[in-house]
Amino acid sequence: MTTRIQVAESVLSVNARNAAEVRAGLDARRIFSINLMASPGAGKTSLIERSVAALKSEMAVAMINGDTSEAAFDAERGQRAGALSVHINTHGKCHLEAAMVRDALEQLDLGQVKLLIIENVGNLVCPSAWQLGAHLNVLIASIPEGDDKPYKYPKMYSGVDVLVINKIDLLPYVDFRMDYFRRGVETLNPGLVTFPLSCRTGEGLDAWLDWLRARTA
Ligand SMILES: Nc1nc2c(ncn2[C@@H]2O[C@H](COP(=O)(O)OP(=O)(O)O)[C@@H](O)[C@H]2O)c(=O)[nH]1
Ligand SMILES: [Mg+2]
Repeated sequence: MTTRIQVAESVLSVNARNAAEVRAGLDARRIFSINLMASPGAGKTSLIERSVAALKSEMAVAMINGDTSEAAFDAERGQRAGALSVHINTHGKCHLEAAMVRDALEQLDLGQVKLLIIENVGNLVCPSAWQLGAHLNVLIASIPEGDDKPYKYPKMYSGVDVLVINKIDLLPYVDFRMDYFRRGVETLNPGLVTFPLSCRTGEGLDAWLDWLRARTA
């Protein structure tokens, strides 16, 4: 038992060193980066598409997409929207690791890039334990997932720097108590910066885009 814990700690400390290396590389290039985490289907790629489409005339954006398989649909979606993109196959792993991000960055021409968005593997558990070297960790919650998720995934909700609440266009059709949801978030992560929005209708997107602009300025 003791041995197992020691091994787990050392794997995470290797990851922490790699994350520091990723961060140093991004800082040297003055690239602002976010690690986007969420359940499968919450709207990670949709938010990337929307953000890239809106910002590409102002800045070059790169995307790294982590998935558990060879399927590179999301990286292709990012590319079609106007981002430089790389797909990472985690070969079944439920999270990205800093070394994977470091290797993916080597495949990108980062010359003009000012913003890097990393789409993590869709999962509300594992990604929270693995720092990637990104400047901020951003969680997307979405209305159809239900209002109880902060209570069920406290580690994820307490560890992030920014929260996006996506699919607010579905509020009239889903039993989602916004007050209950927000109370759960506030208990775990007081004062968390939050952007309610809809990638479908565009409602609320401007506040998110202005926040990204301010961070990359
Ligand atoms: N109604 C609605 N659907 C959305 C919204 N954002 C994304 N979707 C849909 O949700 C599904 C999953 O989106 P995707 O971006 O692929 O999620 P990901 O798995 O987190 O990357 C797709 O069918 C999207 O069209 C939204 O704001 N409102
Ligand atoms: Mg996706």
